[in-house]
Amino acid sequence: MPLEEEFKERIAAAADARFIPVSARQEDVIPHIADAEGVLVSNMLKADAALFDAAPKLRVLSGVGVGYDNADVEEATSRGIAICNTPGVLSGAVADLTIASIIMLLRRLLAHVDYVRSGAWSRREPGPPLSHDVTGKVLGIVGYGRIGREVARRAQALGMETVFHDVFTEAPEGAPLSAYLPLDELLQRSDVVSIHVDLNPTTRHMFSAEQFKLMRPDAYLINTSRGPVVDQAALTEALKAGELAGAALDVFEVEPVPEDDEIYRLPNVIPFNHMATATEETRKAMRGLAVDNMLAVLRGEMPPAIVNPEVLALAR
Ligand code: 8YV
Repeated sequence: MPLEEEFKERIAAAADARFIPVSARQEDVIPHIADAEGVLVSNMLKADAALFDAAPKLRVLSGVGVGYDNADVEEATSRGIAICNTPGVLSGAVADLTIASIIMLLRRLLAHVDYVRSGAWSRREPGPPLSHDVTGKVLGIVGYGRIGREVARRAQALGMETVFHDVFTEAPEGAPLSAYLPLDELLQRSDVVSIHVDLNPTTRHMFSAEQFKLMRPDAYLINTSRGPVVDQAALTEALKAGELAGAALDVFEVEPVPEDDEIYRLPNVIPFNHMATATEETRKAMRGLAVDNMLAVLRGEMPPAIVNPEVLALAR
């Protein structure tokens, strides 16, 4: 995660800063944080008691990313450590990949690219079967937060009907209007189901054999949230059995997805490498927000985004 010069300068002006190019693996990070009060790092770093033990002066762990399932927030809170994340600035990029996936799946775009690239078209061989229109299809959005709503906005512009499932049952004020459905009904009705929940104990394996059986055999699943929200072995079986037509997956239970895991080579799966936010603009906005968060906590101010604001009161 190379940090832009302008961000480095801002941090250096406010603190005694060190910029260390390490991976987000805990064993690579631990040797460098013994005297750190603030750490700015990818939200892929496992942030638990072992990490906090290695940084006894830590006041803020500022993650570049919206998900914070990497962090033991309870443990951090008990130690008065602020956990910050970067919501909002990446919603559009994730929604874009979701919409691209919907179009790729429904229009069989990969099959068409293969048809041309393999020379089959040049040889006048028969092309892929007809695909499906996007307009008029039902999109089931599971998790109607910031990202889910950006997806709805775009999908509605394409003429899709959007329905959602969440812990609340009415589209919040300002959100695109979508009908709430219980999960079972959403799965039965949707042509495409897209997952936008965060990973927590209630969403782990929220999608498993039972849910795939409810989906229609011509329906598609998209996951750009977190791999463990989906029982990947059950999804593999369901895809092979034709219980659903296909899937686009940006996230996996283990990342990088192990080479011997068959899921990413299934012909009806479009795999990505956890890259939904990987644009110049979005990554810069994420890093900028993470810098703002970290410096605000170090100054004793309320940061723009924080997971456990109660620690700030605790620290006072
Ligand atoms: C990645 C993400 O974490 O924001 C999130 O929660 O999953 C992604 O943006 C990315 O690798 C940022 O470090």
